[in-house]
Amino acid sequence: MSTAGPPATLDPYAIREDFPILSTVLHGDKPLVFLDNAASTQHPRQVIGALTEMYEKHYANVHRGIHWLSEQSTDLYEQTREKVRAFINAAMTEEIIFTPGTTASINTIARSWGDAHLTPGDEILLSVMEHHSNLVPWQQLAERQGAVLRHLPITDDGHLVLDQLDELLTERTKLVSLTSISNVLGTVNPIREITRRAHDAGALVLIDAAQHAPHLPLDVAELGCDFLAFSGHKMLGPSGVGVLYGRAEILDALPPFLGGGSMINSVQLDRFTPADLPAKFEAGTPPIAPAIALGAAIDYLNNLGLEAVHQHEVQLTRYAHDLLEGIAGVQILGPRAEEKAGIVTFVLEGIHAHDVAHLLDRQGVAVRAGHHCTQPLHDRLGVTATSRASFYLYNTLAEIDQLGDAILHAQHVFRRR
Ligand code: C6P
Repeated sequence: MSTAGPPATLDPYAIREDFPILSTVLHGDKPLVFLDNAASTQHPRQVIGALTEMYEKHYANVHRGIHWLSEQSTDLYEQTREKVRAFINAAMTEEIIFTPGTTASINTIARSWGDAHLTPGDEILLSVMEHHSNLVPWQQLAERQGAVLRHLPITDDGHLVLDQLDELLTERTKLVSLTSISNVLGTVNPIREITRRAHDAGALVLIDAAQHAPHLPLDVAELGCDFLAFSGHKMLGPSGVGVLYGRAEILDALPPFLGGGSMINSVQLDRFTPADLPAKFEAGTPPIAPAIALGAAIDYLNNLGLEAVHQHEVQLTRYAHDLLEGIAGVQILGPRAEEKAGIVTFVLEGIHAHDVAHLLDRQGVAVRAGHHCTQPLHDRLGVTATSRASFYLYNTLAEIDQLGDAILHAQHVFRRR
């Protein structure tokens, strides 16, 4: 993606015209204010259209038929792989594996790389702010292989404690697996520096980019990571498709994780030889139409420019911080607005997060409440549940005003009780 010149400013009102669901009115007269984008984003007509067109005109299984439709479907599927390659600046299309999502991508590496390479006492370095998808697969691996898990701590304001990185990176560290952007704190982690330091210590690096790919440009060549994972449904695409990027020379040497159709060169009754990349890691029928619609989502994001998307979210986040910090009884978790992506997680004094989400919903405002699949992070922060507003390219400053009004209303309802 070009970085020449300042990013264009987004017009969220024009963008909203592309998203039919955003004109929903709920509970009689409340316009939908959708602030649950870190969980899953909405879909523009262009993505819905690509999905429909695929099913109406081009659909057949891929890499199987010699017939006309299957060839069309295969071409579209493989063209999307190239779009994804360019989107993250990978060196080769073979390095792009379609998976069901971030969780599946991380599990693929835990199973394939982890089972093949880890021996008892080997170490994996994670952090306290990881999503369960970047904790549990490694816990399972540690149990299978006798590996040891270590965790980079965080500061009270939600930054990784980099001072402890060198101490935690030992000669036994085989992998560092980290989120690029926290799905709760919004912290943008210095993954480039961490990747460099991990490599210096002889470890491989996996980046969980589930909250990065939708919001900021990604360049795996510049970053130098070995593996990277993200999900289509958090970046305007359909659910059911995600991406695993891996450096070709590493993926080439790994055994396949799932076995079945497509991932083989030949099969006999008692053995098989695996296919080359990327087919080796795409066993069974892949998410064909969702992957192609993810391509349409990438086109949409490229047209706007991810730098412009980010700038828009920075503006929303700063505005939300100013507004919420002015409301007594609101505590925002994580770094200052300037240091994070478009995620504002907060606690309302005296009101449980589930009640907050319910009362906000009555005002039409959709936020997520709970532990957001980060229980260890919540333990570290000393809270069991939080409320999270997360923004995307179609959100407006006026919607943040509505969030502020809905919070005041929730406090008013609770005071009356
Ligand atoms: N976080 C959230 O509301 P899947 O479910 O596989 O598409 O993505 C998992 C995942 C992994 N890492 C991070 C940093 C994530 O944020 C997520 C998904 C959603 O925060 C759903 S729990």
